[in-house]
Amino acid sequence: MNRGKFITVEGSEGVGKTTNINYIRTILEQQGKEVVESREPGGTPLGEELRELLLDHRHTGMSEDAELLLMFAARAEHLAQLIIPALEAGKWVICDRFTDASHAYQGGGRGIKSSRISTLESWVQRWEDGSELQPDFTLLLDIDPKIGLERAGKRGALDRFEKEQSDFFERVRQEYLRRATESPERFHIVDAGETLTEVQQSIAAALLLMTNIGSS
Ligand code: Z5A
Repeated sequence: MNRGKFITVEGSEGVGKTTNINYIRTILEQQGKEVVESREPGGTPLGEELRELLLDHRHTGMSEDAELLLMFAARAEHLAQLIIPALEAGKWVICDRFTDASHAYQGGGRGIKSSRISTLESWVQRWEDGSELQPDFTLLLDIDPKIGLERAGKRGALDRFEKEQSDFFERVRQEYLRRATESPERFHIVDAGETLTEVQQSIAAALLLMTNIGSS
């Protein structure tokens, strides 16, 4: 059994991840792939409970380290219970956010040193034999944070992160772009400020390239 592929979708608030993950799923299923869709924080019963805590306004002012550690606790559970078993069973996993989000939000946004985040990344994503799990392909939906927040605001009440100031979201965006420049073989950036049809055309082209590479 060939291992499945791990695709992550990233970007700041309201950028269209949920909308476009449905589209990606449809394309992959048309190609005959078995797809599992998930999200972070979340994806397991424990992870979803941690998500509720993390997004809840009652915890405004949560310490930065507690926030980071909860993200990685949810991720450790997600990897053990869902992501790794699905990949090993040959399924393709599409995940709405993964560790790049910790670097962007807790690193870029909150200012936690990248070496501290990388320590946790190695802890949960690296095994004793030295192997490490990283996404095979990351789609970064990039948008001016003001437009994303407007879109998210139209959709309903804002969560604990969405209440942050605009400079926080600008730092998040810049950290995502920096990471994409650092790993061009993994990232594909899509201008998410375009119309939905245009965004989906770009995504389809990127996926075609990726699945061709994946099958070679
Ligand atoms: N977080 C973190 O800090 N550290 C971590 O390690 C992880 C996460 C993993 C929850 O994530 C929070 O967790 C997140 C970061 C933090 N911060 N916040 N907030 P989330 O992914 O659940 O939250 P989100 O980014 O706010 O996602 P979202 O609100 O679900 O937005 P979205 O999925 O990207 O967008 P959408 O729902 O698909 O689209 C938003 C609206 O725009 C909707 O009405 C669409 O119809 C519309 N839309 C979409 N595309 C377009 C285009 N192209 N044109 C016009 N309108 C559009």
